[in-house]
Amino acid sequence: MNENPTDDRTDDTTDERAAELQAQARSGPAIGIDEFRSKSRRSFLTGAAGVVGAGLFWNYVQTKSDPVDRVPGILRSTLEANEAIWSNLEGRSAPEYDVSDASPIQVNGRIGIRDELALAGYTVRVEGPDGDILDELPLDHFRELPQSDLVIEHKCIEGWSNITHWRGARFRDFHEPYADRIGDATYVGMETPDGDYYVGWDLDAILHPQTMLALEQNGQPLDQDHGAPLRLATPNKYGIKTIKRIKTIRYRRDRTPDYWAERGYDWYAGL
Ligand SMILES: Nc1nc2c(c(=O)[nH]1)N[C@H]1C(S)=C(S)[C@@H](COP(=O)(O)O)O[C@H]1N2
Ligand SMILES: [Mo]
Repeated sequence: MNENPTDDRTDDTTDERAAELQAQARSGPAIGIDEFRSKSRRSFLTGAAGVVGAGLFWNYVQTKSDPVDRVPGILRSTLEANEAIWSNLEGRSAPEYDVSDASPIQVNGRIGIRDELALAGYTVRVEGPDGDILDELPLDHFRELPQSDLVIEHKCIEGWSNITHWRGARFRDFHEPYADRIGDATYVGMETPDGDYYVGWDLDAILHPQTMLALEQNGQPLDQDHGAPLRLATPNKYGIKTIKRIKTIRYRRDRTPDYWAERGYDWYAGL
C-alpha cells in the first residue's frame, strides 16, 4: 500500500526514540484507509486489540477522558456514531502536559517541504472567500500575536504519538481581525508555497483554543523539516491536518481540498 503518510520519512534522526518509532512504523502497517475510517468513527473502540499491533493502540481511555465534562471517552465514542457529531468538538479539550514531559518530535512527512525555503521576506497570504487577497503578512505579525505554550500528544495515523511542546499563536487570535471580513465563510484551507500539501479545516475546529499556528517546537524556532516558519499544531486531529510550512490561509464557504482526504482518509480526521 503506497498511499499512506509513511512514504517519506527521513533517516537522519539522531534521537533514539524517534528511530524506535520509525522502525515500528516501518515494520507494522500504517493504518489503511478503510481501517482508519472505521476506527475514526468508533474512536478505535473495537477491533483495535485484534487488528492493530503494538504502537497503534494508545491508551485511549486515559487520553480521551475529558477534564471538562468527565464523560469517559469510551462512552462518548459509542455516541459519536456519525461524522457530523464526531466532527464537532463541542467544547471538549484534549489533555495538556508539563513542558518536562515533552520530547522532540520526529520528522514525518515532507510533502511540499522538500526544498530548502528562503525565510527572508517570507509572507503568509490570507485569502477571502472569493479568492480576494486580504493580506500578505510578514512573520512578525504572527510573533506579535499573543504567544502561548501547547504541550500535547501529537498523534499520527501511522500509530505513533509524541508529547510535543509547541509555542506560537492560537489560530483564534489570528482569526479575530478577519471575523468580519470573511462573510459567511465557515471553512479554512491552508497550503504550502508549492501547493503540494494542503489541508482543510472547518471553522469550529480551527477556532478551538488548542489549535495553534506554531512558530516553535521544543523551545526552538521550527526547523525546516518541522515546518518552518509556520505550521499548525493540535491534539484534536490527526497529524495529517497539522500542515507544515504554511504559505496560504484561505477562508471558504465550502470544504477546501485536503491532501489526505483526496486519498481516502476522513476529511475531519478528528480525535
Ligand atoms: N507540508 C507537510 N505538512 C505535513 C506533512 C507533510 O508531508 N507535508 N505530514 C503530516 C503528518 S502525516 C504528520 S504526522 C506531521 C508530522 O510533523 P513532524 O514532522 O513535525 O513530526 O506533519 C504533518 N504535516
Ligand atoms: Mo502523520
